[in-house]
Amino acid sequence: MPTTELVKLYGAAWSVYVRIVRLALEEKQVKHDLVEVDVFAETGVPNEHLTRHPFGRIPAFQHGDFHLYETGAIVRYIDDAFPGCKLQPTSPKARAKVNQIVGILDAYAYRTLVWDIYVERVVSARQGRLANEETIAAALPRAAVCLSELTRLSDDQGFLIGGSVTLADLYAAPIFAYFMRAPEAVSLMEGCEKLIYWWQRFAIRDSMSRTQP
Ligand SMILES: N[C@@H](CCC(=O)N[C@@H](CS)C(=O)NCC(=O)O)C(=O)O
Repeated sequence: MPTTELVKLYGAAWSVYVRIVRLALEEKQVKHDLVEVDVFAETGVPNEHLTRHPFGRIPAFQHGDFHLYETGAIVRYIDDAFPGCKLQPTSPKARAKVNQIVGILDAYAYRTLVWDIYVERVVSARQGRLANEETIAAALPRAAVCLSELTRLSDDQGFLIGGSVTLADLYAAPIFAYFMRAPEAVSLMEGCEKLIYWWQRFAIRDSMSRTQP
């Protein structure tokens, strides 16, 4: 597939998973269009989107006539199919650690840090509803495990793993962009100096400003 074929990403700029893919495209300098899809529309997930993503989630991805969904598959395809910086290390151990961090963020940190803490504390206040304190309280110990594991597994060469940007950074950054706005982040991040240092550097990358929701 020629790399010049049109790249389209279907989703919404607020979505953590859409931003992960947009970050990959920005870091690899791949030209693309973001086509807005509202999966929370009152009338339900638009029918044409269900043909791209039968589970009704975002993002969905198109490169020429090649279609994909699932963020993990999309970002690895982008890394393999397009020239530019490599988002996955070649050393087996570093690559495994990148995949381990991606797995932790996907399976545990996304729901805990974004939905159970950020949305429940920050978005609920913006919407004028009371936060569900039980949801937040139950999330705190899970959040602490996520953060201490990310701290333990990460290097301190400026990126989570190694000396250049990887999928681990691209998965973590959109999650931290929301979580760090919750007041709970202040005490939860105590003792996570490596992560704080990483976030201070990563948050100001060009790809982050270009994908701001
Ligand atoms: N496993 C999917 C997860 C994608 C996902 O959960 N996307 C969220 C937005 S960040 C979504 O579509 N939510 C709509 C819903 O839950 O109905 C992936 O890796 O792409």
